[in-house]
Amino acid sequence: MPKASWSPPDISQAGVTLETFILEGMFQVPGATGTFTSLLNQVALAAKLITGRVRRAGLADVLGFTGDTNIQGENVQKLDVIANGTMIASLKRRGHCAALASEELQNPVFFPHATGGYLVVTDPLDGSSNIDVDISIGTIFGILRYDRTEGPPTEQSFLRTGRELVCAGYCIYGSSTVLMLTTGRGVHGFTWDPSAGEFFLSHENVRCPEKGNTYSINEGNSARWDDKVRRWNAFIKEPNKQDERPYTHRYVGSLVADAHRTLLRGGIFAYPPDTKSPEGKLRLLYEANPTAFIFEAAGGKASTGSAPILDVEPTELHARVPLIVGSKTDVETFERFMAE
Ligand code: FBP
Repeated sequence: MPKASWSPPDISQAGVTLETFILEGMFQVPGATGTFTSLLNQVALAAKLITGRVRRAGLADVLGFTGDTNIQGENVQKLDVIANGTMIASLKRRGHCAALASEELQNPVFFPHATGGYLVVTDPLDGSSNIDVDISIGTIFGILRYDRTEGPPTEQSFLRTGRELVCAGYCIYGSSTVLMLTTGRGVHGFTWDPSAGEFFLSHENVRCPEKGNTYSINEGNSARWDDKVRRWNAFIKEPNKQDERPYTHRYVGSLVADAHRTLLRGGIFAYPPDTKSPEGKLRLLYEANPTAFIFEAAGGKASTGSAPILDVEPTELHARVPLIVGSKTDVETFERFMAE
């Protein structure tokens, strides 16, 4: 009798849901009470609801634009509005979130009846340009603590460096739905299983490789880059066997998707400043800080090109910043070119 070639997976690992993982204290937040656990479950609930809408988008007349323009000057997609509304509704419910700042809204949303001491920043649906063409998009979020003895939160309460985040994550709506989370120590991923209605642990203790061989940048902007960025770009494409160059180019155009690939496989994602976006295109509070918090927790690096993203002092709610994230070695190479 020939030996069976397939053996069943280790079932003992089954059943590590996000909730179990949190309740077993795997996400340590100093001084956290059950409130943080509950808040994280609400963020996960919002991701579950959004993934359901995204996956049926083509059938439910929620593709296309609303005809409005948001604070970023972008045409608003119907799914942007749905995702934004879903985040607000989910976070308002239990009163743990005192206020939410969203990429889609000019001003923060305050929850006056809240009792909890947390603030949430979010890009409810990142990668808007890819929504209608069924390419991976996602939700990005960060959680800050808020001291209620300071009185009700204001817009100023959000203008803090990324170092003050207590938790950050993103949920990618790609070939599968994966929620990546960190509280600063260890990055873990949970894959959505619609049949069980649960997020299950699928990526435990993710480490960003020290060096990669993929670079991700919108080459279409090259005419707008400064010479230093162009020199780096030429260097990364120069053949050098020892250094695994030329690097392979990958660019989805959704930060969540490009960052997720870079986090798992290594390499570098860069959205540097250019003549069209002299401050950079991506938003510090909703996109850069949560992404940087995740990469640093996974042993990667996140830079403006010359300084850590997490040390950047926000001057206003919708501040933009150059974002260079990825493997330590690759981001440091980029920084070396910028320092020339
Ligand atoms: P939003 O879709 O949330 O506005 O995010 C901006 C974004 O789509 C990022 O996801 C992505 O990295 C970048 O812009 C793509 O920009 P470009 O089209 O200029 O390459």
